Amino acid sequence: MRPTTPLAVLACAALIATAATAATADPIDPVVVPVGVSSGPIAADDPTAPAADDLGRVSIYEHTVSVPGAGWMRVDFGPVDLGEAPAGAPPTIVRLTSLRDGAVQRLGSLHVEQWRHMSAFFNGDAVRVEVLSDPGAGVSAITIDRVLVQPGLFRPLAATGEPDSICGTTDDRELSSDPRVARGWSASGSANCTAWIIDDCMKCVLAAGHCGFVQVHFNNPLSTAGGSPVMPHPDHQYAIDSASVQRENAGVGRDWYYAGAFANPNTGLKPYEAQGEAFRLATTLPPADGRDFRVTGHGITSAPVDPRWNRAQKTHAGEFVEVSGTALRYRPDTTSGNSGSPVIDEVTGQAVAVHTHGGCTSTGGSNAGTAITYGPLQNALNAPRGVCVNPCPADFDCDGVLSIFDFLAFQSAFALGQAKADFDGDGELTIFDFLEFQSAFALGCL
Ligand SMILES: [Ca+2]
Ligand SMILES: [Ca+2]
Ligand SMILES: [Ca+2]
Repeated sequence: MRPTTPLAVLACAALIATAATAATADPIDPVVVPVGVSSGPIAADDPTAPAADDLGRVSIYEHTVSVPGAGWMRVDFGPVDLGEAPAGAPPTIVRLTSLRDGAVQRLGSLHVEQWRHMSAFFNGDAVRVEVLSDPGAGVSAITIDRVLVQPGLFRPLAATGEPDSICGTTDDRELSSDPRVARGWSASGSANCTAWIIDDCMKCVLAAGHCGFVQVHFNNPLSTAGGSPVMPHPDHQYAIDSASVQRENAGVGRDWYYAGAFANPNTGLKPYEAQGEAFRLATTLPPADGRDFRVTGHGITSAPVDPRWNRAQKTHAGEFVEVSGTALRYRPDTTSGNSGSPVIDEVTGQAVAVHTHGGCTSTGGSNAGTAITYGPLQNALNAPRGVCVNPCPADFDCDGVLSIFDFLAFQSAFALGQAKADFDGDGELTIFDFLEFQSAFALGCL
């Protein structure tokens, strides 16, 4: 028998109850709906089962999670044990499909771990969860703990009372589609952040330290007419490697986040490989000589702006006002959700700061971000972690080949006293770092 469970329609009452509670705090907060469904042991024991994908895997489990009226959903798993496939056979996977738009995410065992047992975010109020297995694969078992959903009760953002930081009397931001800029999502489902790809060795991302997120999404569509965020296809959603995260959340001028994402499970591509562009970081700060800075990100909107622009990518340029300690102050329009945005020098095109704080009003003020030259941020960039670590340290300039330029780059980093030149990792820069680099270079990279 092919074990399946009937389509589950969760009681509307459960959603309404949780949504009502959340609504008193913040009407746009997503809510958790318990599911608590376990597959029990499952395997391909029906020789007549048709193939469920083009690799010849068969569906050994299917369960549809439905929360009527939800705008979007994320499935959170409990234990997931995917049976080992025979040598040469395709691995056992979990396949999730949005019944709204047909978007699919495929997760193998490694991906489930990388995604911290959370799925991509799917549009609509129903997601089909299947386990696909090679007919010869071992026994699997999965548990669906809960779903995170955006209630259908989404209300216009003007009602949330969130402080904004528009400069002057009008929101002058325009829609944009910078491929380097992403919308970040926290574990609890807040789209509270913007992140952006930088040109460090592994093309990781920067954001604000007061944001916490587990996923970054690129190529985001406009929101609904009610202002509810619409998800991009799972192909454009990426899980953050928690081991890569370095951050500080210590107020204006001391607020930054540096981390990397795993390759997308569907495409096998990392954000930079898919998006094709990265920001260059300024090495020195420009003078406040009347030039403009641009801030691009996923801020909220309020009337009279079209609600479909809420948390969609927008951009605006305004005057660079001043350097203030380790913060830069400037006057492009921003709002909540813009936190983490790149602050771009309109003259050089380089990123000069991470936007973190408001401060503009209808009559004056300025918004603020952490200068890219801030010491602790530079130290983090020079000592990456997790997926941000260069797998071939001897390829010091990260161009994929070993050449004299790697020697020169190492020499320069050493002369500048950068942490990445501490090749033997003993915390100081000595002749032994040179020797260690030399021997790594001689060994080459696989
Ligand atoms: Ca304005
Ligand atoms: Ca190189
Ligand atoms: Ca050393």
